Amino acid sequence: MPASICGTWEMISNVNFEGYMMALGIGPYLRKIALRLKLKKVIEQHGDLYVIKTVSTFRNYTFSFKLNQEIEEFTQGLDNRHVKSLVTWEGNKLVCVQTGEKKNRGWTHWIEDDKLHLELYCEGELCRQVFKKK
Ligand code: YOG
Repeated sequence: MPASICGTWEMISNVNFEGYMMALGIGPYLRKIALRLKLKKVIEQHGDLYVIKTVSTFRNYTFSFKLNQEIEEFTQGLDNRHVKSLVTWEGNKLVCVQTGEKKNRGWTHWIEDDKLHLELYCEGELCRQVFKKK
């Protein structure tokens, strides 16, 4: 059974967020704002429904999904694209593949040493974020 990713998590490191945002085509002004943010993740699970909220002082983003079911995701307030997203558990990793205009796009969450890890990737750029439990 995978360690629970539910709870409120605060970002403690953020590597190559800039490269990830560039791959998504985010402009320099928004990148500069986004780079300064201390992101939080608020993750809830209600039965087979998961909700991941990315929270900041600037903007919030909520993604709700059921495992193993491809759904339409609109990345509103991020890069504003429509993708088809499929989330599955692969071993101890929660893996999302985001199929759309951008190639090789998705993210992976897992727990390691009581920390929440996140890898965000797009077109060859990989951003690594780590969160500690609040
Ligand atoms: O999370 O896909 O946890 O959805 C990554 C931002 C900054 C806006 C956040 C707002 C990508 C300008 C979501 C930041 C950069 C920059 C706070 C990452 C795009 C625009 C919302 C993500 C998954 C996995 C769940």
